[in-house]
Amino acid sequence: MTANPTSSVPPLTQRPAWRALEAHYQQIKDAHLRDLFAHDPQRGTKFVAEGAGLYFDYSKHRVTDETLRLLLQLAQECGLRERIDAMFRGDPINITENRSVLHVALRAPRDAVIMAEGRNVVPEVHAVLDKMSAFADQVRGGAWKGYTGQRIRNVINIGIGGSDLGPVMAYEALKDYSDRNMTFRFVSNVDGTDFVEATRDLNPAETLFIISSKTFTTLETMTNAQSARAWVLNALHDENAVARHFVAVSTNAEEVQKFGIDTANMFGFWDWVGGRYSMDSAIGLSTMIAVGPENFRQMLAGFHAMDEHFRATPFERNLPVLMGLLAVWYNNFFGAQTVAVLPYDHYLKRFPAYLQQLTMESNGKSVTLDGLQVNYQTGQIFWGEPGTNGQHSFYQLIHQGTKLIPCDFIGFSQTLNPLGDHHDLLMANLFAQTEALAFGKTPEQVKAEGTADALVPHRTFAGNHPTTTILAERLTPATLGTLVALYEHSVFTQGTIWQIDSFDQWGVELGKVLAKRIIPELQSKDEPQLNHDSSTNALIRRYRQQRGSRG
Ligand code: G6Q
Repeated sequence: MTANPTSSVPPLTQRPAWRALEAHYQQIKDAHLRDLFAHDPQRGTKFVAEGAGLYFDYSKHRVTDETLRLLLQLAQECGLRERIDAMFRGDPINITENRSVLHVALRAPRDAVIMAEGRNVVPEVHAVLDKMSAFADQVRGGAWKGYTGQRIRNVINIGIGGSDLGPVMAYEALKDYSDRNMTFRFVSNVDGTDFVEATRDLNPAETLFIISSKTFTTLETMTNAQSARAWVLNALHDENAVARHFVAVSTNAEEVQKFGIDTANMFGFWDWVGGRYSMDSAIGLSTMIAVGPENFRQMLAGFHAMDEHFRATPFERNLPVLMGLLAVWYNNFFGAQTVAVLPYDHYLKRFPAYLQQLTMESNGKSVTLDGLQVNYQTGQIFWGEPGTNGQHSFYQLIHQGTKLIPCDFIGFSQTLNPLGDHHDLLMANLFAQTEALAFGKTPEQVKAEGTADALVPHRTFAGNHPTTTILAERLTPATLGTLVALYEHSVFTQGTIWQIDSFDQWGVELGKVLAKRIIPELQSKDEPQLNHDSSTNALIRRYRQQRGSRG
């Protein structure tokens, strides 16, 4: 394992800034946003930062100048500057896998120089982008034909986790920019329902499968890929059809070839791209086919703008740094367990699901880079739904429940679908929610409205619920890239403070291994010898009994 650059510093909770934050928390924990705003009329424009086209309002957070000063000091004591530089330099900061972490290279301009393992990786990145562009143009323009000579009208991405969530999210987010004459679907779950429902109304002769798998060994993806192969061959009756209806995105040329995919139609990426950081690599091929190479490049430019902002902007004005530090503030000092992400744009409906993987797989760790058990909280639970739907469901708990839930509100000044006054109504709701959450409604205000005494407690809103508002002009491919990079770098900031490896995911391994052992126990003809715990044994027996024979 590579030497850990942070091993010489004291444990997190013994750092001066951490201790000072603990003391500061005791002073500020009961301060109400009502008073913070009343004492500083400039607050709403002071605690604001802008970068890469995003307006980031963090004034409705339970922070003061002193809180920010201490959080920024904590960032410094945790070596955030050095860690950012190390990431951009291509140091192997994913220490448990001894890998560089260079998703920033995926969106670097053609003339940039970013080194990994002694060579500039940018030309390779652009070579793959060029190859993707040529292929996407062929498919979009109808030059790439299916085996029977028919035009490709349907594209199905088969992948899971990092090879699925980004492509699905980006396709939904950028639907307005997509080719509406084509159908795009995404199959991830090993549950056959996913595949059957995605293909039931499609013609195999017009369908292209993109098998997206870094390793090309993932059980779910390979099972779905085999079913796709059978589905195509069942209709087209010739093995040669595979090469026209399947392309691969992978790092594993050998397995791709074994599957029958021509490696000329394989789009590569590299070990230094983590799955959940890969939507802007070749894993985004479905996105590129949907929206076209130019829009894809715009998206990359948006990512890059945020990368540069993160790398070069002083921390006190640096959006991902501020976002990450605020997350630490609530997670570690207020004891908040979750973060709600509330996009006020229907196209971003899969954004919270995408962020769940990005944030929770990255920072759901409980040992430090040195392998020591942490004695503080790490990654929060991310969740959310698009506004205004959430308002009619779970917002009740955020407003009047007993949990503290910091929220990210994301909105756009212009809509992609002008329709009457819908957009003003949507945005009025966004602004109203952050106002209501911050300021609430006092019992006096409720009483003054003539509410019966018995109902006053029920109709009172305590307020003081922290929110960030992220406002951009319009949802474009570039804005999407910028937003994703904002969260990526916020996750990195948090992981740096918590001294964890945000880029590995050992926690997903155990279940996979155990499933491999159980598969033959479910499928064997003879009653298997079961050596699990009594619960698992009984469940397997019951399943075998109820499932009957496969026929
Ligand atoms: C992401 C994870 C994980 C991965 C999937 C798919 O960071 O590594 O979600 O993306 O397990 O892996 P393959 O692309 O290798 O099929």
